[in-house]
Amino acid sequence: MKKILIIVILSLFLISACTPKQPSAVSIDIKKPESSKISEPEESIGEQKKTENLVEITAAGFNPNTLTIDEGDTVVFINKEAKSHWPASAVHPTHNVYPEGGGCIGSKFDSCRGLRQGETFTFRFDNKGAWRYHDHLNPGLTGTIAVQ
Ligand SMILES: [Cu+2]
Repeated sequence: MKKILIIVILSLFLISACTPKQPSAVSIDIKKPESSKISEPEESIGEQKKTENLVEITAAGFNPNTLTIDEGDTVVFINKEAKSHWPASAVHPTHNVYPEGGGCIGSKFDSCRGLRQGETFTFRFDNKGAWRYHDHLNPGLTGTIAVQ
């Protein structure tokens, strides 16, 4: 009787050991989420989750020109025309109004290079305020991200 019980327990153990684990959805992305990132056109869309906070850049400027988001939200800036555009924090040329260092000029809110057509710059706003920005390649184009 005891032997049978042991066999049953052993076979249960073996079955569970052979059962495939949950699909590796758990191993999503180990690296720390970045608060800013530039994506090539090829990789920017695909299977990423849809972003609600999108600012399109065209010859006419930033659209929407003022975007209101919540603290901690991410905004994707996408260049929709052939000419390059470089979104960056006010004020040109120091880019130091946004209160988070670490970027290339004066703050982290800076794509740090011109975005080619279809390229995106993604930035997470962790500071409340009305953050003005511009196109560093054409400083007359300006916009505002209002973080509440
Ligand atoms: Cu600038």
